Amino acid sequence: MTNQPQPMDADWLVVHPNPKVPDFVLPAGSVDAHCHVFGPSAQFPYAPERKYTPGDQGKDKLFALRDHLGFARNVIVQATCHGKDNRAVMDACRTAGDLARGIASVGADITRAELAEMHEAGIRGVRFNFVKRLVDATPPEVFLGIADKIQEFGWSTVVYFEAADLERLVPFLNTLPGIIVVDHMGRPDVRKGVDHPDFQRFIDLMANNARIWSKVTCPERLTVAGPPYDDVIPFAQAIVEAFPDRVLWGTDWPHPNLKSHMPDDGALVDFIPKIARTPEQQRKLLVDNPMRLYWAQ
Ligand code: 0GY
Repeated sequence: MTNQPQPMDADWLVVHPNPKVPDFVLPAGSVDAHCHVFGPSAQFPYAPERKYTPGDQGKDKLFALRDHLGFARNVIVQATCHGKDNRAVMDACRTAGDLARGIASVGADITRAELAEMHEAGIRGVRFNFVKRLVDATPPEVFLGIADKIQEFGWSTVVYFEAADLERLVPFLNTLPGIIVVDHMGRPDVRKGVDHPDFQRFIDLMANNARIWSKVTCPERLTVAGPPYDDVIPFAQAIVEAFPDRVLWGTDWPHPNLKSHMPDDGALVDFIPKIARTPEQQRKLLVDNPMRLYWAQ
């Protein structure tokens, strides 16, 4: 296999065929708290409204990667290519049992019975996406209505936006009930540096609202320099050091919609000790925090 786009569909890169065994030995019970499943499309078709088409990467491959890298558990996040049809994530969660939890995407019309069925399958949160290249816009009121509905299940929200949108979104984020997990540190522009007002706005947001958590994920998306992603280290390190009890980490496998290069997932694991430098920070990031957030209900 190569990392080249496939001739039948130039929209996606092939996942790394043989990721290294990480040099960093993950703490026992570590959680890959941001990963996805794609299809397989014959069983779980991609959404007609999707903005990209991935190659199939189903639950069996995800669980094999989990074991290969040394993780114990997964939090499987609904990818936008599956729209609001959460069957692939629910199926993967049911297969994994206690070893996986899921994050769904739902619409304003979601019913209590549907949420209860999702909870039974292992869903523990919903994702609100503001990234324009991935989804059509949803009014914040719709997300607030959904956030209210999930409270009785003890779920949290995952919010995905880009740094340029944060200023506009601060009032919305502060209105959301429950715990709010921001994907990929709010996608800072790493060329601007940690002291830039854009990144400091994100740090202030977390400092001022103790319900806001961050995934310190996706150096491969945020980097300008490329592997080994040294330009992303100061951003993730700053968040881990300031908010060690409110950070999560994940591989983002199978790396949806990544256009530049496919990372080696083992090398991504080796990035962890660069951003969480003490065993205590590593245990919180990889075990204590995700278990408290997703396995307590
Ligand atoms: C990510 C990042 C992206 C895509 C998705 O659900 C998705 O399609 O999440 C992206 O394109 O930035 O979090 O995996």
